[in-house]
Order: sequence, then C-alpha cells, then structure tokens
Amino acid sequence: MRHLLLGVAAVTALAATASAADRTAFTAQLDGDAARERVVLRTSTCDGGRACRQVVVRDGRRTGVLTPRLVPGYTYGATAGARAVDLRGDGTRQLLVTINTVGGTGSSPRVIALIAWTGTKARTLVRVAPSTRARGYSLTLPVSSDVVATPGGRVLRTRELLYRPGDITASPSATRVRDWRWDGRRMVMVHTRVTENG
Ligand SMILES: [Ca+2]
Repeated sequence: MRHLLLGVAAVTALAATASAADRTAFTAQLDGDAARERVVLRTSTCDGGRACRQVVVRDGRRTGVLTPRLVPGYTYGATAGARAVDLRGDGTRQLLVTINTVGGTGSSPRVIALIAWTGTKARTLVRVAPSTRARGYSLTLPVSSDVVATPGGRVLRTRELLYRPGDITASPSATRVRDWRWDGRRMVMVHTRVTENG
C-alpha cells in the first residue's frame, strides 16, 4: 500500500514538473530565404495545472517565441494558436495569432495579433487587445478575426465587443468591426464600423 501511494506521489510530482513539449503545427514561408519556417506549439503546465500553449517559430537554429505564457495584462494562463495568412502579397506568409484564456469562455480576455517573422525576429503588424481606455466604453474585448477579400484587396478583419459602464458580460452595448490592410510598409486600419446591439 505504501508503495502504491509513493507511486502516485511520484507520478504527480512528475506531472507538476513536466518540461515544455513542442509539436510542429505546420511549416510556412515566413521570410525572404528559401527554407520554410516551422511553426511550433509549445505546451507547458501553468495556471494551477492547466495546459498552456505558446506559439514558437523555428528558423534554422533560431527560435522566436511569439506568445507569452500569460494573457497579456492578466494573470490568466494563455493558450495560443496560429494560422498562416497572406496579407502582403509578396510570397511570404504572416501568422494570425490568437491568445486565449486557458479554460476561458467567449467573454474571457483574448488578444489577436498579426505577426511577421523577419528571419531574425518577430514583428507585430496588428495587435488587438482588451482595453479599458476606449472613449465612451468601459471595456473593449476582441472576439474574432479573419482574412476577407474586399474590392480593395485582402484585409484582416477584427471584431470586438464594446461594453459601456453597467453592461453585463453577456450583453455588450455594441460590436466594432475593423479592417486592416497592408500599404506596402505596414498594416493600416482602413475601415471601422460600430453596430449598436439590439
Ligand atoms: Ca524562410
């Protein structure tokens, strides 16, 4: 009986100290050289034993860690994902990254980012994060993003919930949709519209 208990304790200790595990999610051409980069999801234990996940780029011997272990601005563990998108039209791909609260719900804090890998480092082209500083709103909360074809070209479209003071979590006052387009040097916001929720 004692051995069994010791065994359980040992397994628990191992789980608590498990090192990060890396898994290649996909490869993509992110920069100017011929070799494709590997986009890796790194899982580690955080936030009371939950599995947190970071997005990492491996480029030859170089490693770029694109997302943090905690949701930026919060103490919650983060679970991040990425997909390759083409918003520059130059043969390279950018990474559309979402950092979610691990174990969170639809109204939990989330950060949406468009990140370019330069070959040596990550460059954030667009970042949409929860904010309490938008004029007229107590909180803006990113919910989703997508790449959309428009008459003017492909854009990154981000959606946020807008809360006014007194709004309950399930009933934000409005929704904001913004379009971002590459202008040859950077992503610029080209369109924004706010819809009052009924
Ligand atoms: Ca490359």
